[in-house]
Amino acid sequence: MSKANQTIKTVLKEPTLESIVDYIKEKNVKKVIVMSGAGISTAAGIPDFRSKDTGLYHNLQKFDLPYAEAVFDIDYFMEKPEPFYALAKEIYPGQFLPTKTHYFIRLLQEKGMLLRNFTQNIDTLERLTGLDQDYIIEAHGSFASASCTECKEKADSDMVRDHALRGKVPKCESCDGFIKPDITFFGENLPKRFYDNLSDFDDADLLIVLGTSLQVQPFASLIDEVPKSVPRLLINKEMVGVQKSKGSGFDFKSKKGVHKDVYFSGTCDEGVTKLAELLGWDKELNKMYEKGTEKLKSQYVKEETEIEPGQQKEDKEVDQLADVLDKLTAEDSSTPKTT
Ligand code: CNA
Repeated sequence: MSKANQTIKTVLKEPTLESIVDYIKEKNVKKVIVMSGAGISTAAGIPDFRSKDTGLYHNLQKFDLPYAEAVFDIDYFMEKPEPFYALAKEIYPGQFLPTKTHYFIRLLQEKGMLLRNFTQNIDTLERLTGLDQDYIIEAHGSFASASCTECKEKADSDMVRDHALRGKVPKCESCDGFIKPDITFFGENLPKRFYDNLSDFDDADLLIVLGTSLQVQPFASLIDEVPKSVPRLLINKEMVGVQKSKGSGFDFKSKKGVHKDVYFSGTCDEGVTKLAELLGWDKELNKMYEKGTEKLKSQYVKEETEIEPGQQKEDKEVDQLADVLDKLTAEDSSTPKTT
């Protein structure tokens, strides 16, 4: 039966976080799908795409692009990869720490309640919380690996990282083609792993959508893939994904007194903190966040080490970041790759 025609059997008492928590407890919720976007990482210092004044699209003038999205367009990259690498330098993993929201997702796993985290993010912050890789679907790929755009050969990660952190374009040793991190650009297919796990949505008993404008397809339409009886919670600074036609998009107005979709207006960290309080998990979440942050910080090089004569400050920072990333990758070497 098409999801648009299903009857809604389960409803919330009110369109509030409190009712979501009642639902979680009463229904013994165990299969939560979290869909996340760039808004969960802005508190870590990584700009999103579309936020007014602070988003990457607002700050791309310096890259002299024909249009903002060109920086992530595969045809444009094949002609001119420099703007992408100038941007990659600013958002490359190894410079940022997971937020409380990332740890909330990890806590869902600890509680045995997480079915999957479908993320659009390419920053790999989910991995850094210790969230099991099996639970993560990096729908738009990530910076974790890279390939040649011509011969498709996998590239050496250290070499790509060194180039990216210097804003330089890495080239393939075999064919001299441009190398690109395995992140999905506009005009490219999503990873197989994304499609292989879409059936999760049929099994979900709660959908939590965090920090996304729901502008990028096919990801955005996934909110309609859970059964009609399943409540959906959006935590975002702005209301997004609102119903345009019957059976597609959120219905926060609770027509006919049927409350199924809940909108929390605020930051993701505020939303998950409130949710954790209502669930009685706040102490656990804070502890997990503080311990995780402390551990990662101690791995990141904190002190400005002395710069040897003749060595550029930038080179020194790149070497420091490379050291940190090596340590993190070594710890994480048992986890499989997503794509
Ligand atoms: P987007 O289109 O920039 O939307 C972000 C949404 O989050 C907007 O609705 C914001 O209002 C909202 N938002 C921003 N900060 C917060 C906050 N602290 N709390 C709550 N809401 C907030 O980004 P999407 O993820 O929707 O777009 C998908 C693109 C973005 C994917 O292809 C990603 O690869 C790409 N992207 C990823 C990153 C990253 O990995 N961190 C950074 C920038 C862009």
